[in-house]
Amino acid sequence: MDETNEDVLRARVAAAYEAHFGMPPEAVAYAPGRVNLLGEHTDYNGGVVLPMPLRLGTAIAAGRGGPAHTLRVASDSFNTEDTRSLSDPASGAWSDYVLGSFANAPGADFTDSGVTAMIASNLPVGAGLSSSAAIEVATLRLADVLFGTQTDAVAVARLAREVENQFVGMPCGIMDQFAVSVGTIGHALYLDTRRLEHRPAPLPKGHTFLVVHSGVAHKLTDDGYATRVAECTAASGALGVGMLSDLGLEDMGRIEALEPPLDRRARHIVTENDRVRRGVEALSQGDVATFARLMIASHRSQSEDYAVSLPQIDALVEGALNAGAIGARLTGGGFGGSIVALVARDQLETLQDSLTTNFPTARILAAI
Ligand code: GAF
Repeated sequence: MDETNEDVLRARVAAAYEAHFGMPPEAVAYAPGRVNLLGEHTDYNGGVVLPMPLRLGTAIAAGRGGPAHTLRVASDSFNTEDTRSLSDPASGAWSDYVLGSFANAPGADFTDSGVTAMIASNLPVGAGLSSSAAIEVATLRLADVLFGTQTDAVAVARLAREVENQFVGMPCGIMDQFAVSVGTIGHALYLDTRRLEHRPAPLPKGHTFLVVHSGVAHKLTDDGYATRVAECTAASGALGVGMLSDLGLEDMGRIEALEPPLDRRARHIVTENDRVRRGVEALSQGDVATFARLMIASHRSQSEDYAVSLPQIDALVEGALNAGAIGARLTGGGFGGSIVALVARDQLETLQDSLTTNFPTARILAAI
């Protein structure tokens, strides 16, 4: 069997741990990143999403040691080390994701001894591919091994989201943590974020999803994301519903009557939910042309109604469509990050060549 990214990163992080701490780790765990195919910003509105795990990810190795109530964590990828007390608040550092996850892990016991940990990742940060969810889920999985607990995959996703919402202070939905914890490589994951009902969806035959980083890094803890969350809360309040996903296309008249920009924000959520439902149907029927059209419409809606795209991202989507992609859209939280393009396999090389030539800051990250 081929060596997977998971095998490679597990071996790398174990070796880095041993080199740094002078003994082999007691436990190693891994979690992948994700790319979202359709359904952006619907998750914190109780809507539906369609992400899939990537073959890029994050591994963490750890052992018990050091002073009680203390986490000493180093990164093989960033070449830094942090020592944190388990009761510390978030500091804005990358180690927050590890600390918050240990603090939220069922059964994690730091009373007699601290924990030393090492992280290794090949997920770019700020690319919209859930590098933080991968750290959280990998850490929660690791805590299970280290402290002998057994947390099921859905519970891990919920705990990881709590780390974001309550510790890091990022008001995200559950899509990323769920895709990373519950998704399986080689399938998309259709998820109803309110009921947490989910099922795998097949990928289109003879086609590839190409993930391309625009070169513009985003930071979702900056204001843009929280502003969108607040706008959705205001729109649902004005419309008298609990969440915008309580509304459907038949409510468009009421939505159009909202004050700008709330009308456009609500229109994106309602039409995006509809696109996800039609998209998962198209995938299960092998209707790749419909899926591609939905991706294009999703990008337009993110750009014009939800205002989370940037001129560089719009240009990259346009460039991909002009160079043979049949669908393309911004993926993830936006304000920078990556696009995902859908291309027939025999056009993949042409598309890659064109993007690398015409967009010098763009970086091809994955082809699935
Ligand atoms: C980020 C968030 F973390 C997700 O919860 C989701 O809202 C996404 O942006 C946009 O769809 O990745």
